[in-house]
Amino acid sequence: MAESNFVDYVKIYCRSGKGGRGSAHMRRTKYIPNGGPDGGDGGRGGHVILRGNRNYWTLLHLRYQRHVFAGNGGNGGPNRCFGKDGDDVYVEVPCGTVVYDAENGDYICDVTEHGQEVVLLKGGRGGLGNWHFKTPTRQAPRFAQPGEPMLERTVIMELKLLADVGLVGFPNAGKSTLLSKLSAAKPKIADYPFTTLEPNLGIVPYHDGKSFVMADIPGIIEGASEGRGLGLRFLRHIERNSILLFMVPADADDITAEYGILMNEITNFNPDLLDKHRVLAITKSDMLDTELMDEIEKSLPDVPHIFISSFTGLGLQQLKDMLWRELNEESNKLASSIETVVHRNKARLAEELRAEGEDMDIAMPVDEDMDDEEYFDYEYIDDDPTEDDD
Ligand SMILES: Nc1nc2c(ncn2[C@@H]2O[C@H](COP(=O)(O)OP(=O)(O)OP(=O)(O)O)[C@@H](O)[C@H]2O)c(=O)[nH]1
Ligand SMILES: [Mg+2]
Repeated sequence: MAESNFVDYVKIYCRSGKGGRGSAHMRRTKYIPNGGPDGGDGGRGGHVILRGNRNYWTLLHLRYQRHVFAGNGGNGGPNRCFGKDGDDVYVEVPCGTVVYDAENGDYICDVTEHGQEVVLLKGGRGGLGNWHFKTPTRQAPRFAQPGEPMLERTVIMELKLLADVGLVGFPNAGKSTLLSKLSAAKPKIADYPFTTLEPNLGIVPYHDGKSFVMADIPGIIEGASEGRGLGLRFLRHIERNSILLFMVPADADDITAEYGILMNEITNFNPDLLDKHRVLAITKSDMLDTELMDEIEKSLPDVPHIFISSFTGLGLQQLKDMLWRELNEESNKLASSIETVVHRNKARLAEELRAEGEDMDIAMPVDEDMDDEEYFDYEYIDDDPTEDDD
């Protein structure tokens, strides 16, 4: 989906700065023979730092900035002058970005909060100048430390929306309608499947200024985990939700079966999602009378459930209460476990990269400075030998 502005998957190449070299300078001043070593230390290379920024909602900006380079550290100079530290680069990412290694799919880090900073790649340390190495028996060390090399890494950034409640349902189940009812969000609503093509977020106000975030993702159909419909593209956005709100319309042929299919697709995508709290909402219940509801209720699967209608408002307040209760239970639970991100098995990484159009090689060759070698030559120049003798 290259044409969409909702970008939730990018591959970028990052490189930190290398450390500056220490200087091997010898002090040379008139009337001070054998001035001794006075080479300064090299500066540290720049870090590549990720910073959470709530003003970004997608990774779109990174699509146009595939290569991130931090500055190199400056070299040390004579007279114990330190080299300049390389410039750090900050990569702004939306809250909820998870970073993986593009080579092997290993999890690297996770940025969830506004202003949170994570050093993705450390800049190389600067080398020590030669005066650090002088000893009584070696008073003129004609060498200094080189700086540490730069680090490079190609990473995949994946945005997993940070919502409390994720809506899961077939197309046309009434997900967007519910979001538009409960929050100020204005998603597109229509009576054909796949109206929603990109996730929508809405803030649902609750009592006393409290609120929670709800994510409406495109509908899921049977086989979605194998790529049918809009496929698993958007399922990642419910990986971080504390609660999954399953939505099955009241006019479905078999509510339990539909719920089963949804569960099945989600399990195929990521079995860890089963650990999340689930609530089942029977939508469009304005089409049912109480008798019918009682009848349906008997056949429902064993999850907390509720009959709702976005048109008449039936059950919406109870639904909010229910979600709030579950959320708070869940957050109690989360407090004791640090791990809130669900990580997918990355065995299919290559396949996934191809599907997202992110499989091209974007690594950049390192162009070594030409003067590197000659800089290691000693800067010491012998003073006039006749002066040295007194
Ligand atoms: N009778 C009735 N119809 C509803 C209700 N909620 C939604 N609808 C109708 O159901 C249709 C689909 O609603 P959407 O909210 O677009 O459904 P969706 O789940 O977001 O669908 P996709 O975005 O395609 O996945 C629309 O024609 C809505 O008017 C409801 O509570 N009662
Ligand atoms: Mg929709």
